[in-house]
Amino acid sequence: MGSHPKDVEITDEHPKTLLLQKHADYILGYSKKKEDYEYTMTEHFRVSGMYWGITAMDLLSQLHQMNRSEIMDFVRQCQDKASGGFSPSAGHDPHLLYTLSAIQVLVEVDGLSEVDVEGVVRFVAGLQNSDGSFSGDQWGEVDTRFSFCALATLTLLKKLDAVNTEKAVEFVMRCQNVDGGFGTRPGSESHAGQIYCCLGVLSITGQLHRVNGDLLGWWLCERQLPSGGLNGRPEKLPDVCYSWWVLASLTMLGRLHWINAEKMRRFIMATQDPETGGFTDRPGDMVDLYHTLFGLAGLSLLGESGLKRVNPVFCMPQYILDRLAISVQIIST
Ligand code: BD7
Ligand code: ZN
Repeated sequence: MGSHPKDVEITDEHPKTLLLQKHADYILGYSKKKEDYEYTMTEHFRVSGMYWGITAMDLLSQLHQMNRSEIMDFVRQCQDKASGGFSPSAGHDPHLLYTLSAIQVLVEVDGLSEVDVEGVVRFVAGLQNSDGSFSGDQWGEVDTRFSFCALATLTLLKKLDAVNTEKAVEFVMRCQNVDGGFGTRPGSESHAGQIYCCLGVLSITGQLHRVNGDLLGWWLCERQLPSGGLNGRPEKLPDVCYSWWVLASLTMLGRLHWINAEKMRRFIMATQDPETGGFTDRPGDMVDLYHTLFGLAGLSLLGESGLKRVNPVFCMPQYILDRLAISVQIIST
């Protein structure tokens, strides 16, 4: 135990239970300290930060503490009038990554009617290439992350028919490797984040039967280390955000029970900072909003009490998708 070269030690000094109130205080405090160094440094992905904070607050049943009109003012400023896409903050360039985050926020605070939805659909549809792949923005880089961002965004807008979903699936399937996993582009190595994105595309389009659930489930389970934590690729350190990317993928495959849930829970609990609130990537590091959301979301998938249920494809509270009558495919085993 603990002798694995790329692992960490969990001790009795680390938190063992969920510090709900601490996390709500951390997220609220973060959104109020706008002149902080940390806040300034995150301008290039601010709208994603807003999505992480708002989603985490909703999972904690504390969304009512956030200022809706401030959120709406900010997100509306991120929409680019010409292209229809969203940028991470006003004055930056629009991109599919931030368009999905913005739409997730808007759906969560019920603000879609206050932005140009037709513009968003035009932006997303215009980024599909003839091979079915998606570029992230006008500069053209292709990545399976962008395929997921595009299809998830359009599903939330109920406009999936604006793109060619058959070709989108065809491209994603070309990114599958012999180990069962998926990479960024055809031929690139398997990575848990990319696997989540590709399974998300297949789930949204009802095409999960195309993967070998046993082979891919096995690769995903092998991400669990003796500490209970998960890494994103072989030979890497465990990181709490991979509890999300991997557990959500296993949930879609109907194989969440393949990991050791008790050890997983213990690892995630140990990444909480009992002083500041929030979660870190691994025990003892600095907290951030990103790891706070994905730590909470991972615990929610494991059925932690005190947290709302999270949807494994959209990483949003399940009740929001129920309200929109959006359902995703999950393999039943
Ligand atoms: C992932 C990679 C990207 O290059 C861009 C976007 C993503 C997804 C996005 C997200 O979760 N949106 O909700 N992730 C991020 O915005 C994070 C932000 C971050 C930066 C620095 C430290 C912590 C968080 N980004 C841009 C990442 O590259 C993180 C970096 C990281 C997290 N933990 C250790 N390093 N990596 C990440 O999100 O990996 C998961 C992933 C990889 C590929 C596809 C999908 C998910
Ligand atoms: Zn991480």
